[in-house]
Amino acid sequence: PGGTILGYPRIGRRRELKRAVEAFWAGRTDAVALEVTAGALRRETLQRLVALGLDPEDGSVPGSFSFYDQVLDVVALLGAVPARFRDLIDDEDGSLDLDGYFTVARGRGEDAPLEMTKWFDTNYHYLVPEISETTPISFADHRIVREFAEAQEAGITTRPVLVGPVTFLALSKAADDAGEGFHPLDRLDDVVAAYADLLRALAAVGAPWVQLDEPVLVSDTVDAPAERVDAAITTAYRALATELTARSDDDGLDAEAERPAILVATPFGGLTTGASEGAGTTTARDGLALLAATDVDAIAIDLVKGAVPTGSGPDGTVPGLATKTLVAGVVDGHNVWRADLAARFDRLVALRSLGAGALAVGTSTSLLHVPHDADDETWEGPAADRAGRSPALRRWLAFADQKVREVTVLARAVAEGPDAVRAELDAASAAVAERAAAAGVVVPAVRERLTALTEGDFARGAHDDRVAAQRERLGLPPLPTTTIGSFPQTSQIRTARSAWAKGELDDEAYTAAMRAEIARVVALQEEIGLDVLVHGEPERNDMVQYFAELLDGFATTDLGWVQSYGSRCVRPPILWGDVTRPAPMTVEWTRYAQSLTARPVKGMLTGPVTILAWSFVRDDQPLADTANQVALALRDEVRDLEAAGTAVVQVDEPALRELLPLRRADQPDYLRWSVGAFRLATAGAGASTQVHTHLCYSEFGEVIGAIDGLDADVTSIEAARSRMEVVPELHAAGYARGVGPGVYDIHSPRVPSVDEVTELLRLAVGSIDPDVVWVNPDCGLKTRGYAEVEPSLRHLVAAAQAVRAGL
Ligand code: THG
Ligand code: ZN
Repeated sequence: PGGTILGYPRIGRRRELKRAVEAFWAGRTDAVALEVTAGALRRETLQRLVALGLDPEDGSVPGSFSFYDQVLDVVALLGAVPARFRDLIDDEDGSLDLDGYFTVARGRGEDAPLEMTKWFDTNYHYLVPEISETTPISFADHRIVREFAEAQEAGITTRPVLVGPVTFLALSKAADDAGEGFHPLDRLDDVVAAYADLLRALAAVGAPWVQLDEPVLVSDTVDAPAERVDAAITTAYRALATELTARSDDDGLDAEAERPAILVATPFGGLTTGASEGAGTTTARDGLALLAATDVDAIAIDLVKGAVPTGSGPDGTVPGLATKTLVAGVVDGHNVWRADLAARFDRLVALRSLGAGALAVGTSTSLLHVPHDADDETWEGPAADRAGRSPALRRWLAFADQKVREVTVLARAVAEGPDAVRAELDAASAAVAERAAAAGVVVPAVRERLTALTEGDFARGAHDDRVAAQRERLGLPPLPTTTIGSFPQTSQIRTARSAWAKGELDDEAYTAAMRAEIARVVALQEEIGLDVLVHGEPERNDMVQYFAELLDGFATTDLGWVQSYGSRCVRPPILWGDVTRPAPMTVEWTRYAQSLTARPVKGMLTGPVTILAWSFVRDDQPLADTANQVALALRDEVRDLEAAGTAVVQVDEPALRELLPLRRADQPDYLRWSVGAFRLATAGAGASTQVHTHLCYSEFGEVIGAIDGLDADVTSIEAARSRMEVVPELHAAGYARGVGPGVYDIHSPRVPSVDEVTELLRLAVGSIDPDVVWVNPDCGLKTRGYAEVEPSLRHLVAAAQAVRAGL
């Protein structure tokens, strides 16, 4: 194919799939109705991709639909469900029906769902398969073949897309019933055999191409040694590409063919690394050389994150590539900026030296990570103005549909020469130039402030002095109790917020509604007996969007939904310009809450790294600079909170671990600037102001040093599910600041008993100095209901009192 994309959003332009799936879960529709809706959505999507210029006949159009998650789809394909869900599998053919599929994703009574975790360096979350020696693995589910045939009937020959066998197993975890030392990759032969059966079935229905995604090749952070992953790639693609008979070159059905042509895609980074030091090992990997040495037919590389590779053959060619198509991912699938097409064309030209048999144009990643269509949004008028959107900004952006066009323009440039698309190249260059020169993109005062920063701006006074000053000011008991920040968002709050946003509720009535809620939440916390209170954040829809709406340099969207996991979506703000804070953002709400109580109320801010991680960020300057701009705005907010009498400020960084680079070699630099940005945001606080932070994930290993580097006075972390494992780890790493290991798992509706919380707390104080321990839930309470939250917090306070008494 001349031009293709690695995948397309599946949630629907108006989140049709989300609505249909949630209606099915609620029992409002049945599986047949859901299949019909999904089928219509798939057909519309394919027709749109063809209308946007992808070839309907040669496999350029990806078949990348999923009801919930592409990793769960492979679990279903293989029938590889954990033992607790085995009853959901059909006895005859090993398949899962829709009900079963969603049950594995969402759990059932005591049967926990598959765990969820981040998909490479995106904000998408996949379900983690659980594999053991006895997990059933076969070509069980034929959905992907049916979807190919369904598209054929609609006149479009798709390229089925699925997670490749090695990435699937490398991202899996050993199931509870696995033996000592078992690794999911031990089942590689079984998985590859099932994929071989799938490829035969696809060949039989005439699929010209299949796409297998192997992003594991761009990451050093999966839970398997690089050598093992690389060896698995060679084994898998020998079996799939070499040992199965490929289609002959003619286009029609080929009775001899045992497989379609295979495209292996490697999104999210470069395939080639130099030698790098990390975790005691030195690695140099060359995934391109590895894949080129197999008999796959095409390789898609990410040329947005990755550099143009060099080969080890004559004149820098890549041995083996001459018989393959190189799909050059020059259009960014992971961000929303319109491409400088002329510059991307130059990159394509540079690739010719690699000696590929053919060159095709592609996206760097699936377009799953960007919204559907910039033209769905309004860019003019009062609502657009309020959200920071402008017609100029529209000209600088490309969402999924615009990116498909970019691919087709570049494909024509490759095929016919750049003059064939000169007008499009010039229009793109003009937009890029307009953006570079536009008001707000560079704000001299912001640049001057950044340039003037000195080391002192990143450092607070000695920790011991702060501890003494804060002890005196706050006068807290040992094992102080607090919550992470948000309280349940009731339907009244949501209704008031959305009525205000639509202009149906005036400012005064809105403020009164929020204040009433704050007063209720403060009174409840006092009554329960918590020591450090929060205002509950009723005014915030989302912890990033709230700040993006109040800072200059950001725009927010109404319809720019991106799937985060399952049916859940987010609307990442667009950080397009230099960041400034026109006015204080949180001070009035916090001041009001503090006026109601003698106990300290925490000021609640979202940290610079998390604001970046959950936004679409500008691509015209280093992330570190953007992070520091956001940090300076937050630093001013901290100052204003202090001036309003706030004694405790919490700056949350749940996404600190999320942005950790996939390549070990890139991690130290990231940790340096991300920790620096947090310190810049918080280091303006006086010694007697207690700075808290909150981190959301349980895998701290890789960032445990960075937690200390943040220099926060108190860090609260997820710990209940892992039974406080992180506390001795922190202790061993020399961490001596305040730590609040979550003693109440808010991810479940269960109310923990006083005894359970007491036991967790005893584990914590047994493995670190009790003087530094705080008592809090795992995470914010926004998604929970009061029915669970109230008793749980009472139990938490009772447990703290019990353990205090025994100190
Ligand atoms: N905010 C933002 N990004 C995030 C999170 C967040 N990314 C990571 C993590 N948290 C993802 N978790 C969620 C949890 C819930 C929802 C989305 C992502 C969710 N979304 C609503 C839905 O799809 O119905 C829509 C919310 C809205 O109206 O804005 O429930 O916390 N930025
Ligand atoms: Zn959290």
